[in-house]
Amino acid sequence: MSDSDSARSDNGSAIGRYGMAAIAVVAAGVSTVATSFAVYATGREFLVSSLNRHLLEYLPGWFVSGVIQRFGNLALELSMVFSGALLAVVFGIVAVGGYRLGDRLSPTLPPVAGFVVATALVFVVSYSVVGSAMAVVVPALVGGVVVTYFETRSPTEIATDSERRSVLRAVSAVAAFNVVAHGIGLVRRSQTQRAEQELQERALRLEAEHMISDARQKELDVEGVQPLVTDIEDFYKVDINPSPPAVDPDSWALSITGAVEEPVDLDYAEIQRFPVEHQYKAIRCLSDDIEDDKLDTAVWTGCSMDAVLDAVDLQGSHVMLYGADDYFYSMSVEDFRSCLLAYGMNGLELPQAHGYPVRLLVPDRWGKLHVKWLTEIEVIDDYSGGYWEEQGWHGMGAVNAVTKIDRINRPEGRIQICGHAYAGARGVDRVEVSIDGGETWTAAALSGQLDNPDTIRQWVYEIDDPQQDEYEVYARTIDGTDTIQTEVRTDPFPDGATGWVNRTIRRG
Ligand SMILES: Nc1nc2c(c(=O)[nH]1)N[C@H]1C(S)=C(S)[C@@H](COP(=O)(O)O)O[C@H]1N2
Ligand SMILES: [Mo]
Repeated sequence: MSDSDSARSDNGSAIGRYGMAAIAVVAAGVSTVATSFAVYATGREFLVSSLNRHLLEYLPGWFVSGVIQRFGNLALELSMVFSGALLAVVFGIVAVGGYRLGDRLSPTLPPVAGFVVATALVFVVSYSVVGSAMAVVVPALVGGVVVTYFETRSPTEIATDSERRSVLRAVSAVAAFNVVAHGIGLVRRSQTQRAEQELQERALRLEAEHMISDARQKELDVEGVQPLVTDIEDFYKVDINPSPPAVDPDSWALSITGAVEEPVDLDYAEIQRFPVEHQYKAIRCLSDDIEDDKLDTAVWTGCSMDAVLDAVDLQGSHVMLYGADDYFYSMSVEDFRSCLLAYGMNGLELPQAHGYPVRLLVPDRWGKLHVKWLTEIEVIDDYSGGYWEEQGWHGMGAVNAVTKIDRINRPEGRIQICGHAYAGARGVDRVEVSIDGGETWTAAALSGQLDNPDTIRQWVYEIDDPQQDEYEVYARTIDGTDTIQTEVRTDPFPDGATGWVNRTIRRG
C-alpha cells in the first residue's frame, strides 16, 4: 500500500499520502483552536489571545504601535485570524507527528499509543502558549481525538469511491464541529462585549438620554455630518490587546496605593455612591490623522476624581494609573483631580470595549490618558511616562485642534461642504473655510456648543452658485483662546497630527 503511483493510475483524483496528511493536519489543528475559542471566547485563556499577547511582547514596539494606532480594531481582528491560522497549522503538525510517533513506538496498540502521544504533545505546546494546564486540556483532547479519527479511519492513500466517501464524511463531521464551535465562540464574545446593561438607576439613564436628545437639538440639519454624540457601536476603539480584558465587577476593586497615609480599596458599589455627574466629552487618539476617524463624543456618567480623593491623604505630586491589561499612564495629581471616573456611557453601563467597569476621562488631554479598565492608582513623586511613551510617542499636554471634512453634498446645484471640529477644552469658537487655496477665509455655520467645550462641533459651508470648475478648499479651526489651528501638516507620530484639511472639489 505504499506505492501511490499504482493508485493514481486507476483513478486520476486519488488522494495521495501527502494529501491525507494535510487533511489530518488541518482538521486536528483547526479543531483544537476552535474548541479553545468555544470555551474561552473572551478570556485570556483563549489560545489565539495568548499568542497575540506573546507576539506583542516580542515584535518591535514601533511596529506594534504603528499597526494598532493605524488600523485600530481592524488590526486586532486581522491579528486574531493570522494567529489562529498559525496555531492551527502548528497544532495540526504536532498532532499528526505525535500520532505517528506513538504508532511507531508501540505498534501493538496503534490507536491508543498514537492518541496519547498526539494529545500529550498538543497539550505541551498549547500549555507553553497559554501557561494554564486547565485551559488547554479540552482543546488538546479534541485535537488528539480528531487526529486519531483521521489516522485510523483512512488508509494512507485513497483511490476507491468508498474510501473517498469515508474521508469526505470525516471531513464533513470535523467541518460541522468547527462551525458549531466557532458559532459558540462568536456568540459568547458578542454577549460579553454588548453594552446593553442599562445604568442601574433609571433616573441616571433618563438624564443621560435627555442629554443625548438635547445634543440632537443642537445639530446642523446636514446629511453625512458626524453627530455631536456618537452611538456606542460607532465610537472608535484603541486597545493594546486583541480582546478587551473581561473584568468581573464583583471581585474588582479600585486600589489607591503608594504614597498615601493609608491604602484604600473602593468596590463598584462604593464608587457609585459618590455624587453622580454626567458630562459630554470627546476623546481623540494621538494617532488620529487629519483624514482619520478617531475622534468621538459621548455622554459619560461617573463621579469626579476630586470627590473620590477627598478623603485620601495623597503624599505625592503624581499618580501612576494601571489598567487590567498591561496599560499604564502617569500624570500630575492636579490633572488627575480634574478627571471624571466614568462607569456609564450614553446612558448604559460602560461597555467592556470602552473600559468596564470604570475608565478615566481627562479634560483637554489625548485619548491615551483616558485609562480603561482602571484597577490601581499609585501615588508617586514624579511624572513617570506611560505605555505609548515607551513606544516613542509624546503628547502629554493639551490635545491639538483639528478640523475634519465629513462629506461633500450637492443639493440643487450648490456645493455643500460639512465636517466637524475639535479643540480640546479651549473649545471651537469658529471654523473658517477657504475655497481659493487659502487666500481668503469665510466663517462656516456651526452647530450649537454642548455644555462642555471639550467636545466636537459640526460645521457646514455652501458654495451657492458654483462658477469655477475646481475649488481648492481648506478648513481650519479657531479655538476659544482665538488661536488659529496650525497650518503646517505633520503626521500623528510622535506629537499628534497638525495642519489644515484640504480638498480639491470639482463643480460637477
Ligand atoms: N487600559 C487601557 N486603557 C486605554 C487604552 C488601552 O489599550 N488600555 N488605549 C488608550 C488609547 S490609545 C485611546 S485613544 C483611548 C481610546 O478609548 P476608546 O477605545 O474608548 O475610544 O483609550 C486609552 N485607554
Ligand atoms: Mo490613542
